[in-house]
This record gives sequence, structure tokens and C-alpha cells, in this order.
Amino acid sequence: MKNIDSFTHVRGESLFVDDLILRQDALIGLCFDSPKAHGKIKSVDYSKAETLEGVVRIFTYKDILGENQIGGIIPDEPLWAENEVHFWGQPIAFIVAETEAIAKKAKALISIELEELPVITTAKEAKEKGSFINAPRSFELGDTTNAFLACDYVFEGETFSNGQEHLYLETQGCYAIPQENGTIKLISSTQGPTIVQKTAAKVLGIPMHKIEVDVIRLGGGFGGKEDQATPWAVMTAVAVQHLNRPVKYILNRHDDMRMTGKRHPYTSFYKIGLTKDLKIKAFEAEFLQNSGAAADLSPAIAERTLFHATNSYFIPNVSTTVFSCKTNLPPNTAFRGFGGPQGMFVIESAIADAADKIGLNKRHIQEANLLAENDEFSYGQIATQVEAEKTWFSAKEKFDLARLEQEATAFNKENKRHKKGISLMPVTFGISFTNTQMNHARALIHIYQDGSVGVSTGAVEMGQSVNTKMLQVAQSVLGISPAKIKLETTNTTRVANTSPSAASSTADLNGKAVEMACNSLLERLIKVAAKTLSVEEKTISFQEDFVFVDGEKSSLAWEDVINQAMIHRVALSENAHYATPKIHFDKTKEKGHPFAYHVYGTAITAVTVDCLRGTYEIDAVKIVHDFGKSMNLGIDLGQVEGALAQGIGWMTMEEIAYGEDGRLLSNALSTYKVPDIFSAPKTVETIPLETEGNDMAIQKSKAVGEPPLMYGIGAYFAIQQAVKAFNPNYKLKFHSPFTPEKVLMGLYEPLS
Ligand code: LUZ
Ligand code: MOS
Repeated sequence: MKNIDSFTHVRGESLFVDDLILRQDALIGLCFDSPKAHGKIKSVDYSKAETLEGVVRIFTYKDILGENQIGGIIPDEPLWAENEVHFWGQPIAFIVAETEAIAKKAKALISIELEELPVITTAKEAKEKGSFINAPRSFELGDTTNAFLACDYVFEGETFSNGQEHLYLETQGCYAIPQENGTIKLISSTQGPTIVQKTAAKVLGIPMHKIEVDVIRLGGGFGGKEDQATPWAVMTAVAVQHLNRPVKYILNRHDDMRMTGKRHPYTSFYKIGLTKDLKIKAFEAEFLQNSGAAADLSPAIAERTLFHATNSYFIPNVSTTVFSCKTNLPPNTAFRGFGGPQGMFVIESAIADAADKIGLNKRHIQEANLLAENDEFSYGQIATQVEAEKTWFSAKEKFDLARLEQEATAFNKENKRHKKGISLMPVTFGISFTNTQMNHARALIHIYQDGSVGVSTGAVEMGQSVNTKMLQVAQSVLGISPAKIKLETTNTTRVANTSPSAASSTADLNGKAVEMACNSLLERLIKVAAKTLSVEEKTISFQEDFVFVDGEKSSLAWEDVINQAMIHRVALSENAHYATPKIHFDKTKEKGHPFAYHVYGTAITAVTVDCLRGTYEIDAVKIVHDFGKSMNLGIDLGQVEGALAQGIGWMTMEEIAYGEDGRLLSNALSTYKVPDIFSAPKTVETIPLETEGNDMAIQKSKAVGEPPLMYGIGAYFAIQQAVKAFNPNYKLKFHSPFTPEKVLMGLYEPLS
């Protein structure tokens, strides 16, 4: 089935927040934000702006009737700065005006006096100065100290991976509309409707039932709207609370890039120990996460770095520690992979370093250490239904790695100016929110009396096609055609207390709830049908919009059964709740079983480097991916390809740059390069691994949103291979993104 939004998307008819027709009395909001990265606010002069014609009001923290606090995990972030600012772009005030042009003009009329304070922009400096968000976390397995003593090889090194701009096509925004009796409706572009509702209620000092959050769909989220859609929605809500008029605020691209957090940059240190037979016996890593000026989701992201620090490998002795380092950058946040990619880059770097120094291809070490059935992860979960080796060896076989390597070797012999490199990248990614209590969802299903069906869930559609999957679940359980089913907006008055759509888990959690609700409805309808046809209930099934008796189509249509159900006053609505069974995690021991299951895969990446220019092309990425039993291969392949492009972008070209003063330098699409069609791999082939699937996945179709992003890490190491082929003196560096500038330096080092 195609994405159910494809028709309206192509015709430009799909609705996003900025498409809504505003109420006649609606106003426009605009943030006034800090022009420096750190300082004490001496004074702010709003007088000129306030008296500008068309400015309705300027809100500051003084107008907050509840708490000036939006921190989710740790209460360390004000909605609007009070006496100090901690990052360039931190919201200080909110201008509400008749038009956007007036709001912009007013913003320019605000003057601020700051006493500047020292600025920290790197995690390393933060650690040196003892600037942290919270206490460090460590995962331990076995005994690394003793294990290193028994190793034949021990290598140590440092890595850096940069941040990443989410660059959702639709920027952040919200349209807030006053309802009766102090109730406010927020139409928000958020992955987390309940987070917006809860935070707005807290800041406004009103109960949650007075805030209704409605989400139509997002033009992309990628984690950037898990927590960071909240401030803009809350700002509009505060304004509505005071003005009793609708207020809309949509950030322009420039403001969005400056004011929002990104993927966390990480500086990391590793120590890896191997025996002669290439078994990794011990691995230690220290991760310095550049968290930015407030916690946001950093502690949870740090945790996932530890969960994925050994990627697809079994290592019997592991000691990993992560520090969430407080700096003067915008609070960094969730981004597809959620700290996992940062962890995997480090172990892959350590293996590349070891292979280079031992004098062999990286893949021999990778292959010798792949995770197997019943291996223990450093967090205590025992690996089951493991497909690490199967995806690895299938990729080698199906894509004929031996031939690819021979061709590359021959090419490199013949060509002086161009060199090819090939890498293998296995991925193992855990599915579930690592915070066990977040793994639940609900669905509310109405069958209307004409037989049409409305499905509400806590899932937010953000282009990942979760609504299409929800429709498929309802359709397959009820045995009716897709045209009878409509997916409703995500709304906190219909489905309450939702977890954000995140962690690749949205289809699993909400799909299971849809399945449960539909099964309950089906039970009732089977009774009605059996009675109507005077047959036994166990003979009845629903298929193709009809009742089937003992597998034979009867004359009783779906609509007839619904009509009978109405006559017999049978409930045609159902609400179901699903909570992932079996998972648990004990933070005091840092052990447990946090994941419902893991997703596996292996990518082969081939690149060609132009050794005169330092530019490169990704010739091909060939992937064997464990989809389980994919319920929609078109959609799932799309997720693999999109995630791959995003991963390659992160590893090769997307270069976030801040000045020493904490100002974002890569603040527009002219200075921040995202992958376009010209930089995409020339071919991407994805072969689904044949497996039984996993019962914890919806219809055995495994979660697919995040895992394939990490295939992109393969591009880094393929380029590194090519650079080494040109310049044997090149000393491996693990500093991503591997931009053409860095490639060029590598090709010609040492520069004397
Ligand atoms: N969000 C979250 C996530 O709150 N917890 C998680 O474990 C997670 N994992 C991936 C992406 N978002
Ligand atoms: Mo996310 S990184 O919001 O799944």
C-alpha cells in the first residue's frame, strides 16, 4: 500500500500548521532571543518596540502565571531567560503583533545590555572546568583492567563526531486558539503532543484538561520536535492566556537553525584490546557529550550511547562512561539514532585503528567479533534472535564482496588520480524507549453507523508513514478495504498521556493498541454476524468487506453487520492500551532487559575519491537489512534510503560550526551543506533478510526509523580506505564529518 498521504502531498493539499486559515482576530508572535552566548542581563529596553503601532504586547518571564520551566528530564531550562542567558539564541521575550512585518520591526527596536561571561563551546573544555548537566553514567561488563593485560594488542585513541541540523522541511511552529472558559487549543508541529500539553499547563498554571493539543502531521521531525517543539507552543499559549486572541508563531529557517539544538557533538576516547586471533577482549570508552546549555533529552541520549557502544560485536569486557557536558550552545537534543550513532562511530574507529596498526583490513576484526545468539550486552540483556552474522555474510555473498574488492584493488593499481575504498558497516540497534515507563500507547477506534471507521492513536505522522501502517493494521484485523478507514489527527483529548513519536517505536506501540482495539470490536461483530446468519460464532470471519462462514463468502456485508449492531445497541467504539511486556532496566545496577528486540543489518559502501580535489562520490551502498516480516516494504525501503542519506550526510558533509563566542556560523543553507541528489549514493540496493520476524514488533514487522541511519557510518571508513590507498603515510583520523577539505589534507600529509 502507498503512503496514504501521497495524493495530497503531491497536489500540495496536505495541511501543515502554516497552512491553516487563521481566525480573523489572530496575531503573530516572534521571539526576541539572546544576541550573546553567555551573560548577565543588565537591562532590556522594550519601550520603543512596545509603542510601535501594531504591537499588541511583549511577553517576558514576568507574565508567566505558572512556572517558568520547560525542562523535561531535569528542571533546568526557563521558557524565557530571567537574569542570565546561557546560549546565543536563548528566548528572552515574545513579541505579539498584528503582522509578522510589525513583529520583526519591533524586534529590531529592542535593545539589551549584557555583562558578558566566559563562553564554553566544546565538551572537552566543559569537562576540564567541571561543567556538567548531571552525574556521569557507566556500564560495566567483565573486568577490562585484567583483560587488557592478557591482550596481544592494545590501542588507544580519540574521536570526534560533529552535531547535525535536523533540517525538517517544515520549521518549528504552533497556532494557538482560545476556546471557552480559559481552554486553549494548540495546533503544534510536535512529535510529543502530551509533552506540549503538560508543559503548557505547567507554565500557564492551569490543569492539563484546559490544554488541547492537536497535531495534523509534521513536515519532518527527526527528533528535533520530540522536545523542542514545546517552547514555541508554550509561548503562543501564554500569549493567548493573556490576550484571549489566537496567536501563531512559525520560526523562519534562520531563527530555527539559530535557536534550536541539534544532534550532540561527541569527543570520545577509546582503548581496545585484542588477542592474536583478532578477538576483541576488552573495550573502554569515555564519551564527552556536548549537551549544550540545558539538559533537554541529553541524559537519555547519553544512556543510549552506552547501550550501543559495542554496536554489533560481542566484547566480554567493557567499561564505558559518558559525561553530559554543559556548554553555551543551544541545548542539543534527540536526533534519529539518539546517541547510538555517536557510540557506534567510536567502536568502528577503534576497530579501524587496530586494523591499520596490525596491518589488515578492518573487516577481518569486525567479522571475528560479530554478536551471536545468547551473547550478553554490557547492560545485561541477553541477545536472542540475533541476525548480526546472517546479515553480514548475506551481504558479502549476495553482493559478491570478493569481486567488489578485486575490482577496487585493480582500479587502484591502474589509476593514479582516483582511488576506491570499500567498507562494511554492521548495525545492531535496540528497539524500545530506554526509559521503560515510556513504552506504552493507546488507540481509540470508532466504527460509524455507515460502516466507515475513524482511527485515533498517539502516533504522530511525520512523513514516516506511521498512519499508513496504522491503517493497514486496522484493515487487516477488521477485514475491510482501506477506503473505509480514516486516520484522525493526533489529539490529546482523544488519546491522552501519549509518549512522543520517537525511538523507532511508534508503529509498534500504537499499532499494537490499534490491533487490540480492533480485535475487541471484531469479537462483538462476530457475535452480531453469527446471530444474524444463525450460525456458530467460530465459523465467522471478516474478509473483503463481507462476512465469511467457514471460509465461504456470505451475502452479509460489513455495512449490514454494522447496521445490525446499531439495532442491537452494540458498542461500536473501543479504546485499547498497549504496554510493551518483558522490558525492564535497573539504573542503580545499570543492568536489565531494556529492549523489546534488536534490529540488525550490514551495509557495504563503495566510494571513489578524486585525489586531486579531495572530493568523493559514493558509488554504491549495498545493504542486507532485517525488517522482520515487513508489513509495507515500499515504506520500509524508503526509511532505509532516507536514513542512509541522512547518516552519510552526518558523516561526510554536514559541518556545524560555532564561533568561539558561541555564535552559530553554519546558520543557513549556504553555509551548512546537506546531502542533495548529487551527493546521494549512485546506487542503493537493499535486500530484506529472510527471517521469521519478532512477535514484539507490529505484525512481526520490525521498527525501521532509526537503525539504517548508522549504515552511513560506513561512508566514513570507505573514504578513509581510499585516502590510505593513495597515501600510505596517511595517519588515520577519526574526526567527522570527513569533508573534502579534510580528505585533501589527508591525501597529502605529512605536509612539510
Ligand atoms: N527518545 C526517548 C528516543 O525519549 N528515549 C529513547 O530511548 C529514544 N530512543 C531513540 C529516539 N528517541
Ligand atoms: Mo527520535 S531521535 O525523536 O526517535
